[in-house]
Amino acid sequence: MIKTVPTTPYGDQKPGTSGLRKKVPVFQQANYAENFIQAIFDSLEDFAGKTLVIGGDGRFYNREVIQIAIKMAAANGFGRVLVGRGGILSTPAASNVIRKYKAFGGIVLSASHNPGGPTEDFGIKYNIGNGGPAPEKVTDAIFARTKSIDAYRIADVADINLDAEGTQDVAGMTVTVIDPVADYAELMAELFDFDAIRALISGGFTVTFDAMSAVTGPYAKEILENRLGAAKGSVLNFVPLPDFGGHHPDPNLVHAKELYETMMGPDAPDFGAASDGDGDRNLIIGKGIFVTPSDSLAMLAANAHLAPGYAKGLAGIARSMPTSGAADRVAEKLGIGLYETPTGWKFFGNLLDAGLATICGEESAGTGSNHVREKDGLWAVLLWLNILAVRRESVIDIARQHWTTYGRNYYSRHDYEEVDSEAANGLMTALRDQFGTLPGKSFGALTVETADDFSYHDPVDGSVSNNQGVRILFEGGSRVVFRLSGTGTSGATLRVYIERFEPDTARHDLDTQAVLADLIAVADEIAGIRARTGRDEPSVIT
Ligand code: VG1
Ligand code: CO
Repeated sequence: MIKTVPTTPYGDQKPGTSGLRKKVPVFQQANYAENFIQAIFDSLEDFAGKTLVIGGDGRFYNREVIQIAIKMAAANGFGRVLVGRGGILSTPAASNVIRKYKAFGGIVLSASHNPGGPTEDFGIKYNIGNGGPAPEKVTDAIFARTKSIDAYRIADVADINLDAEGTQDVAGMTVTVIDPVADYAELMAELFDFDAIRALISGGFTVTFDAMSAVTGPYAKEILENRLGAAKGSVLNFVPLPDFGGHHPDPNLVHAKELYETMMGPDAPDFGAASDGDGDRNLIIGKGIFVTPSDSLAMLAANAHLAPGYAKGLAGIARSMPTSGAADRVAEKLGIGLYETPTGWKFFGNLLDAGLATICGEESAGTGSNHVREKDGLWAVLLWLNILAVRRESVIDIARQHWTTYGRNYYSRHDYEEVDSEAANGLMTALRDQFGTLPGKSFGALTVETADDFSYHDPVDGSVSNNQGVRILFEGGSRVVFRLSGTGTSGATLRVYIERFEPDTARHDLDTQAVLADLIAVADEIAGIRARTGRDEPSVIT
């Protein structure tokens, strides 16, 4: 019943910021998914008889790869697989299931906020026993193995029924199909004061949540509408679709434009939010105010003690390097540690496991805590609601008070998508070549203080990650950061992160792009973005 199938390496299966991501037709090549899954198993040790969690964001090709992964897990000697009904598990829910059932690890099928469908994106990621994305030493080993793989093992059996909860046998291995929502909803009810949120909502507070036809729909319906009493219809686009209805399930101001317009309009509800394809990102918009992810991290950290799960306070805050320094000011005031990591959630795992950080965040709309080892979209929404239920103030008032206390970090990210890879690499090399000459150089009123490449020294395991983004710091604390995306599937994406700190409380309601205009111009002057990419403007501004 167990087959060993000869195969040859593809050579391009390098995991990026968040697992292996490619177009569906790439994954549909003979043995492509099998090679990568076998490379994962070949990079792990001592899992015989143990539990593997498998789930995905429901996108096109999800079910097919889930069947393959289950049969391969059986052939490779796992004792049990836990899989979400319908093959569904949001990324944070998968992390929770791994932790709760003490699984050996998990395979999460997702390309997150990237579009889905027969010619769109697919992804495979391996998570370790703490519930978090595999660290670099594991993903490096997986990549190395993909380059020498010559066979994979698979059980030659019929597909399992993914739609019936309960236990089935696959070549001697147990497969249990579980409710994808129940464990997660239970965890949220432990962390947050559901009674207080229910009271807020029954008092007339209105909420709208756009699940973007992606995986969070069933979670948001159950928690926001069924358990917290939000009006039926508060959760929009709640049926997960294999192609996300043809949209990008990316909760930003471009792809969640309708929600943004509703929230800025005359009939705006009190609170608006959205999540991405796999449920780990969040967009927070109060009536009349978009809260940037960097600010949301800082505001959540400053108020987290108002929720039962964080009543004892935070051990520390961690943020990715390109994320604004707003959270640093909160950490300083609270007298707790602030950790700056490279982009990607895998770098938070050690800090969370060691109890150094409680809350983590990235400027890319990811926020989370030590409750799981992934970022968590609905968690951020519920923490906001818990804070609003206790403070009984509007989002805009909370934001303004925050800026008055801490000052405001004006912040924006400009993405140049599907740029020619050579041009993008050339731009980064040319930037690095200027490290020696930039310090002291003035551009109008802006003088460069330092220019370098971010290196991370993990304080827990001592590992070092180099070349994590070019930072140009100006006198006075403004900065511009450049890096290339590690999640795209065609060409290169250049990300430019721009930040200016404004301590003057009278200047807290200015237009972000206008406040950053001189930095944006200098970024182009130093990096030659227009000249090198041939683009006059970014594809996406967040
Ligand atoms: C992007 C974001 C990063 C995030 C990653 C995965 O990576 O910038 O902050 O962790 O996506 O998010 P990159 O390399 O494209 O900049 V998700 O929601 O895919 O799991
Ligand atoms: Co995501």
